Amino acid sequence: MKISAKLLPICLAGFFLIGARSAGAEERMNVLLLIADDLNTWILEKPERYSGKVIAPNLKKLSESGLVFTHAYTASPFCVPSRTSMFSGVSPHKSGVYHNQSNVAASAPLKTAQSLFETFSGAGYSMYGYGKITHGWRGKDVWDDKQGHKRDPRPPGAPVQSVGKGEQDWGPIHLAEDEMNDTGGANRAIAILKQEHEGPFFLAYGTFNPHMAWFVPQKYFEMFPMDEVRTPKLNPDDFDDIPPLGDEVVGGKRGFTQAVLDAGLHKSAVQAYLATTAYVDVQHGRVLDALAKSPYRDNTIVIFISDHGFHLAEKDHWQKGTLWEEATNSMLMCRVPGMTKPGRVTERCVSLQDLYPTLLDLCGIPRPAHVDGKSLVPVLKNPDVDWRSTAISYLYDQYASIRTEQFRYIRYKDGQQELYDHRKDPHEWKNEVGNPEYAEALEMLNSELPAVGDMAKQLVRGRRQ
Ligand SMILES: [Ca+2]
Ligand SMILES: [Ca+2]
Repeated sequence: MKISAKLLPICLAGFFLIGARSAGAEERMNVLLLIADDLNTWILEKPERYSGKVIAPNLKKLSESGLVFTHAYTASPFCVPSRTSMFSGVSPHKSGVYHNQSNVAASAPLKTAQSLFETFSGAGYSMYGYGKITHGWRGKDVWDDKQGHKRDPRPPGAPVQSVGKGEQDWGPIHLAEDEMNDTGGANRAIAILKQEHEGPFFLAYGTFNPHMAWFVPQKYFEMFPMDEVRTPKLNPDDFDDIPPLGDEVVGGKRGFTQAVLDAGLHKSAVQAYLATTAYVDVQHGRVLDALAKSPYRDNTIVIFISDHGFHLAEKDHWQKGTLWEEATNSMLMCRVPGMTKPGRVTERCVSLQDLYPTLLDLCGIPRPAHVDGKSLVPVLKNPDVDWRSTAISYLYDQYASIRTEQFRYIRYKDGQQELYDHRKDPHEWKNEVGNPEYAEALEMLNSELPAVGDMAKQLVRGRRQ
């Protein structure tokens, strides 16, 4: 194409506008948001977290095409508070939603909050959502097409495991892979990517897996021969220096953890988690392949997240709902055409709370006043940029934790605290509270958290999960 000298300045102006991602609605990028439920960060292959083999080639391929956050943290380590804060823009310390039993309808800030999806819809995006996306609070229904998640049926005769009870179970599923609900969700997402779209679209796809129960086809179990499966490191003396409220957080899950260990099923459980992760990788990979083959490949932002991490017996705990590394460290990968560079990694400590303002920033959509979090665009542009940690996580009764590149600090109530130095203690085994060497760090970290008096009370405290 030949461009006349007269038109050249206009074309260049257009080019720079697109480059700066502040273009008008007609030039806005699409968004593909991929979510895995309860997926910890073992696939990042940090040896201190998990030293065995994890199979996730599709997510690895995504990571190699964009930016991986090794230090992304959930705003609260359960489905309901994590997803509610992420998609409402309201931090748990303002909504009072700190656990799964929260009555979200009773939260005043959530009554008026505009969801991420409503904001994109209002900006002219077509909205499509399949599988597990919101949980608890939903906001207004703005979806052009949507299908929520359903759990797959349990295999006949379940529980499969001797320790199995309800969702705390695992084994090969009796369904064919294409009969599984997460496969169906991916099919719907793929269909959207095959359509012709006139304006920008926002497509969200969330797998329910690897949430328990871990029932996936036998072939995924076979990908992890038992003699190759490793189990995470455990420390029997770990609780010697954990304050009573930290101990209480583990509470009811300790019995199940002990039962798994006593029955000699730790390795089997880890195998099942890995198998389910491999299935999840295949489903997200199918959607990513469909994007790669579509006309939207080069004008679609891709975000992959998990809603929080997961314990598999570390710190005597099973599942989620603690303020330690295992439950708070979450997946975040971003590929932003024209902005991120392939194969980059950042260690900056960020929060999933930052996702909402980031996506608005990337798409040139004005930010509603109620939206908490900080745009990650500076990190997307420069993974080594100076960045003050936004990685604050909340739980239960105004408990809060901050992760910095060096520290994990947890503040419960009544002066109960934990402090870990990740430079020498990546497992968070030695509580440094009381060590005078860390007195200054302790004070600094505490001042980064909202004062207890400024935090909303938890809405309803019911049964802990
Ligand atoms: Ca979850
Ligand atoms: Ca300890």
